[in-house]
Amino acid sequence: MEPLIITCAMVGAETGRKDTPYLPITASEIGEEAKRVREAGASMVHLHVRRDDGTPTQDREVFAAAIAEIRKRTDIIVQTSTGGAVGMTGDERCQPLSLRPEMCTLTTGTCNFGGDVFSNPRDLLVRIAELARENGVVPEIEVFDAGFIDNARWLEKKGLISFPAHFDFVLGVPGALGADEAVLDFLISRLPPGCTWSVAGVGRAEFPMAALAIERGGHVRVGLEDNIWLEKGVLAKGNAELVAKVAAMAAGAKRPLADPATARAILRVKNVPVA
Ligand code: KMH
Ligand code: ZN
Repeated sequence: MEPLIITCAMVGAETGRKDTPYLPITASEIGEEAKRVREAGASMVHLHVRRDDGTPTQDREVFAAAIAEIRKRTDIIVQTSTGGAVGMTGDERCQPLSLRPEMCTLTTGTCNFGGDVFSNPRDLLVRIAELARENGVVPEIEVFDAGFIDNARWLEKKGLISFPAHFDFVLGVPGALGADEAVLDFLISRLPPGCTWSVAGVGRAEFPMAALAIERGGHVRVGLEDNIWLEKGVLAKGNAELVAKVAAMAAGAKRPLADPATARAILRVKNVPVA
């Protein structure tokens, strides 16, 4: 099996300090947290950013500041969100792409998201895919429901993304596809040949999904964006504890961890930062 890529979704757009006091918010907090999750075994961060008051934003300069703080401290891969927070416009969401990050997310469909709708009409998918391609940014295809894989195939047929690609199954969002073993196996069976995948289980599904991914040769996403609990009733005291728990699970299963250089090769990253 391939070495395990652990992605850490450190910030998110929905988790707040009211939910956990351990959420990194400012650029320097994000830089320090990236260093800690890298030391715990992560090779990529999935990045959202916030204004200093905690409000989610896709502002280019706020992203630039956070990425600079990460780069000062660690060689971890930076994957910027193009999802942002529900309700943001396409213009807002696309801003980090001009910074030429190594990777970005590309959610290939619309779904309920709790009481909201996470809106991803085809014209927006086309726009994000085109901007990613123009800037050399490798998209990670985010799948919140099964048809999103078919929409990714549609983008590939139009020549806007290329296969094999890396997919991330985000399972257990209230209102979208649930997190269980049969669902995961079905999604894996629907992937185009040669594609790699990770799974992000939301809430209590985080570690059970991680265990299945380690077993099946997939990759894992964890982080306070998806889950704030280390175990029932115990808040994680930061993202590194969540990453360390998955690293220990991988060690128990004798699955080595990918360092960022190995992960860049697996994920076919092009915009490698200069050291
Ligand atoms: N905040 C969610 C509505 C992404 O980062 O690309 C969307 C999200 C996906 O987090
Ligand atoms: Zn996200």
